[in-house]
Amino acid sequence: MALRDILILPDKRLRLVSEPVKKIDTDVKKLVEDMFETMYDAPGIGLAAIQVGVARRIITMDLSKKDEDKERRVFINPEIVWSSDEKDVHEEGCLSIPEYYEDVERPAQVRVKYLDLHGREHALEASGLLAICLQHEIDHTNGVLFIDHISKLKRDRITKKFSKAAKRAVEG
Ligand code: GNR
Ligand code: NI
Repeated sequence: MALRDILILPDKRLRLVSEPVKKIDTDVKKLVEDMFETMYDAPGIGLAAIQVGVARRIITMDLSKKDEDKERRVFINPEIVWSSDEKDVHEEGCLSIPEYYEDVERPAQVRVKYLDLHGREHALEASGLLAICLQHEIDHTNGVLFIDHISKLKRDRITKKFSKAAKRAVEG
């Protein structure tokens, strides 16, 4: 297992559309292990492969609370096949946009199809935090960030802030 670096806004790779996984081989399994280690270390409740620079449609997630047993979830080639008309607003954050939190409105329920690590197909109807996190992570596989769902004024402000910080880091 190894920690991988998390890409930070405005890294252009965060805008890539990730490729489907064709074969769940040892490279994919190693990547998933590294993603869990990186996600727990951050810490975060979800991670998409592109956040560690790998443009593959792979998501790791663990929504368990600190005092509960770990509940590792892996979603390969996840696809939203249905979204409710009913919407919910929830504050979101993103490991690729550190220390920025904003309310995001999304469908309250989604139905998702995906493969597990054995390549078996599953369908899942999600609500609450699971629905939010699935939508946030599936967005990542499509190059979409949660700031794309907030006002342009707020998005431009946070994008500028991170661009300036990146420039300062380069110039020293
Ligand atoms: O750790 C995370 N918390 C979170 C909180 C509300 C909505 C979405 C998330 S996902 C985020 C980790 C992350 O950036 N995943 O892509
Ligand atoms: Ni994120």
